[in-house]
Amino acid sequence: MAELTGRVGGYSRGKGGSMHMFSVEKNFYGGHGIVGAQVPLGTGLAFADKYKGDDSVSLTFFGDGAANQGQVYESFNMAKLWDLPVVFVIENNQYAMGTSIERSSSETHLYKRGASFGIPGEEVDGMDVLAVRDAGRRAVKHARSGKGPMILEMKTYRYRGHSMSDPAKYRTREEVNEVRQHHDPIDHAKARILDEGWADEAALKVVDKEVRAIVADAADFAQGSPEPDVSELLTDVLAPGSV
Ligand SMILES: Cc1ncc(C[n+]2csc(CCOP(=O)(O)OP(=O)(O)O)c2C)c(N)n1
Ligand SMILES: [Mg+2]
Repeated sequence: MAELTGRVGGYSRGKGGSMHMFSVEKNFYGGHGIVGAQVPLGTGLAFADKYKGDDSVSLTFFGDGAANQGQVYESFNMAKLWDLPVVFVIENNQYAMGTSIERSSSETHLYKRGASFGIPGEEVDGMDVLAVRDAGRRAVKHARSGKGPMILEMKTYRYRGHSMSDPAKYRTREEVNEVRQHHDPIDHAKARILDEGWADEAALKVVDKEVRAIVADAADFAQGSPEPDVSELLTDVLAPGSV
């Protein structure tokens, strides 16, 4: 939250915002302002892991809109050619910033996009947390065992536009309400927990309360953190020695 609100307490000292959040400590190598450009970076990280001989796997996330970027396919080719330990997770929420997948993609089943490179793909119910966990485990195992990349197409939905500059006029309010009411992943998980008797309503209320407290703490931390000083305008922009 501190990064999102441009405060020094943020992971990128308030200068990255939502697009350039980065934490080496957490092995989190950020998003990217250029849609799709994170895919070659994630593939490169997998190359580094293989080169160094450790057993890390790179999880590279991108959207249905990003899946139409050319650099994604250059990355697929190299990832399979060298059997790099990378899982490509495509979050197919059916819309990019201005249009639907049907209007912008010749093949809308994105898990098939690796076929011509020899990369296996799986379609996953991205609104079902247990299905996501299981598919993630399988794909990581595949990549870690030396078999190379795998694609997971997570079928999901976003209730809002991509950002404040996306009024989401490409769909009806009824469609959004239908997903909210009948396919919400949190409601679904809650119903499953209750059905299976893994916890009761009272226990879930405690969890809700804990989560609210964590979020409130994060918001307080962000609001209590100052904005970067003007003297930091040019710091952490280029790596030392790169100019
Ligand atoms: C190369 C490039 N083109 C266009 C944009 C503007 N833009 C930002 S997000 C976005 C849509 C991305 O759609 P998707 O990958 O489906 O992500 P979602 O918003 O659904 O998470 C666009 C076109 C950009 N940042 N970079
Ligand atoms: Mg999308």
